[in-house]
Amino acid sequence: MSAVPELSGPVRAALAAGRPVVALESAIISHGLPRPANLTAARSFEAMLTQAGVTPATIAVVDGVPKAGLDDADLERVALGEPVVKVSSRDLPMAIAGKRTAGTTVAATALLAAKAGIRVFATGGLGGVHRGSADSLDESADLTVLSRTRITVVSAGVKSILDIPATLERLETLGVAVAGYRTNRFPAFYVSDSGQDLEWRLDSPQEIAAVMAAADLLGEASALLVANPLPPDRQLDPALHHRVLAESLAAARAAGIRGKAVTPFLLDYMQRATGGVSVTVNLDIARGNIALAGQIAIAWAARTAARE
Ligand code: PSU
Ligand code: MN
Repeated sequence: MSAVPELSGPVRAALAAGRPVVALESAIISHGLPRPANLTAARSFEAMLTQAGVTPATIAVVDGVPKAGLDDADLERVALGEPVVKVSSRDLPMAIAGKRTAGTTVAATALLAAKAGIRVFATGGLGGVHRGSADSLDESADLTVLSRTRITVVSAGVKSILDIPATLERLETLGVAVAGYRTNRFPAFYVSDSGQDLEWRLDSPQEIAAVMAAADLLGEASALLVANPLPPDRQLDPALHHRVLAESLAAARAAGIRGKAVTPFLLDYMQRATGGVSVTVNLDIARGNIALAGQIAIAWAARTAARE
């Protein structure tokens, strides 16, 4: 096999020239959004970046080949193929050896993006510590991979289905830096404010790039998480959110859903229980994060060019 991941022509050229590149995860496409809107969404995510002068690098495994930068046929496989598995970092060797097609979680995407030399990554919401984790020990590998991966991740905090205070504690323990973008409050994905305070806030892509450069001076190989809330007027109505979330958690418990099926189950339940509104909000979140990630990648490329 060639280098892992295999780079598309545009991604290879952009990286070689020091032009801005943003990695995009694909589990949101394969398992986070309903078909066929997921394919339209995947294409629109890429188009947003291209229009901003940034090269998109959607990351996924196609027929056992881990790729950074998908062509349209690959995007379609990941969005509509049968079967498409959801892979975290630990699953990558299985998916590669088994010649599977897979959407990559934040953990698997961050790992592959860093290997490719991509520094900025946009997702919707990170995985984290699940509610009731004291019994289930369910904590996303997103957290541990970010503790050892040099990458800047833009997300709307972590998914509201999680135990958010516990997730913030784990991010602290794991040495993952967290900053609010133009806010001192940690967002909760569908809702703009989790009620949790953040110590650090950053107000521009240039400030974020400066923090990335400082982390490099220290030689730290951990991630920077930029928490980018949805504007309050675009969030899921908090009262509706809290009601539907409680229902979805109860439904998951009753159905005995476990392991990596939990997150897709809850997102799907939220979609049905909100008449699709949660999907619209999810798309808004992803687009907001992709736009900011593009600006950060531009600031980072400019900074790196100025140093050379
Ligand atoms: N954000 C979304 N939709 C998603 C996810 C995140 O808007 O589907 C996915 C991400 O890929 C994240 C994963 O890494 O859920 C977390 O899954 P788990 O809890 O099984 O680690
Ligand atoms: Mn889990």
